[in-house]
Amino acid sequence: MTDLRYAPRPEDKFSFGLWTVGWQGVDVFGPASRALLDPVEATYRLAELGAAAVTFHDDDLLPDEDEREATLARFRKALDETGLVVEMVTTNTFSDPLFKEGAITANNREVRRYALAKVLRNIDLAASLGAETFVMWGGREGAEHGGSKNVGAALDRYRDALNIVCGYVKDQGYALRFALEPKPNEPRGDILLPTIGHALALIDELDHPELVGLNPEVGHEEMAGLNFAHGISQALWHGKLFHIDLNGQHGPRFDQDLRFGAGNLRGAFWTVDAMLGAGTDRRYDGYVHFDYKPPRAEAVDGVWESARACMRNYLILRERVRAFRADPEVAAALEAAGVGELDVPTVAPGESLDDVRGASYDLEALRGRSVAMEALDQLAMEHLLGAR
Ligand SMILES: [Mn+2]
Repeated sequence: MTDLRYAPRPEDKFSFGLWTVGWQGVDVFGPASRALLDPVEATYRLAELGAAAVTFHDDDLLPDEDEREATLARFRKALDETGLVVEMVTTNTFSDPLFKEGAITANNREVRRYALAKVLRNIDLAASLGAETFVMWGGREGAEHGGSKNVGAALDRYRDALNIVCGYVKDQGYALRFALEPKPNEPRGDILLPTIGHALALIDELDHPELVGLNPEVGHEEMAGLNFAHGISQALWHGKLFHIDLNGQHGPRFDQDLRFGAGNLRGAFWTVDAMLGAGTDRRYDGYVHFDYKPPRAEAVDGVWESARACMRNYLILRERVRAFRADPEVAAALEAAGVGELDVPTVAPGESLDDVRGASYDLEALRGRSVAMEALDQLAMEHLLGAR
């Protein structure tokens, strides 16, 4: 019997990169383990599985200049026939060896100008397909050698490029926003804008900061040992969670790109909780986008099983998170842990610093107080494990 509880629906807004299911398994130690998957065929298959949207890099969909128009025509037909939309587009500025030392921050100016031209052309395509988000992942923007990159100059060029593309979409009247995707390393030894916080800081230096936000990816933050739920919560606080890349990762190691829910399962629970607002009205309402890789060991059946599982795991976790947030025992545990008290300003309007300095504090009572956080966390664990 089909389990309809976890069947994807259009309103779930699931979205997949065409490069995810299309990954042939090429890695550092071996060639492709799977046949090439036609991205247009993949679009039909993702629609059957319940996705609402697809995304792509220019080179995923249109690797061959001679077939560009014909492929685009087939792709538009697939969108029409399935009802899928293109919600995000991104540019490959990392595969071609000419980008080996960076794209928009390469030391070589010709490379930077070529990269900018490639991005601008892809922005036109994104707008023509109705995309709302344009992701920029600077995979090759970085270095392996200490003296080889003037980081300040690289950030100047990063800023310039973002100012140029923002000016371009404003001039063209495109309804596109940009989303920076942080990653600490891989493929470069060290990548610029390595974390959510680094990217947020750069956005503040732009001419049109309102047009630029973030596309954080679970694995990219967890590779650096960071807490993804905290990261996206801060992005939400800044109004900058424009898009999201869900996948799975087992702690600090190479970029695993596991299906969502695999790897750090507790992290996935809190990620979904943060996306749903974590009990507040500050929530993510964009596409639920998966950027993962079906493991190289899998044949094509495993590719589609992993895609299905990404959506299913999100829906299961969403159900668990909602049950956690709706549980009266959780409400009591939140109260016992004083979580709501953090909403109260430390110095209230009308109070002076003398009120703070002049107050008497029962230090022994404060030192010995209960924080009741293990009890709260255990309730979350039991909801996650299906024990409640
Ligand atoms: Mn990604």
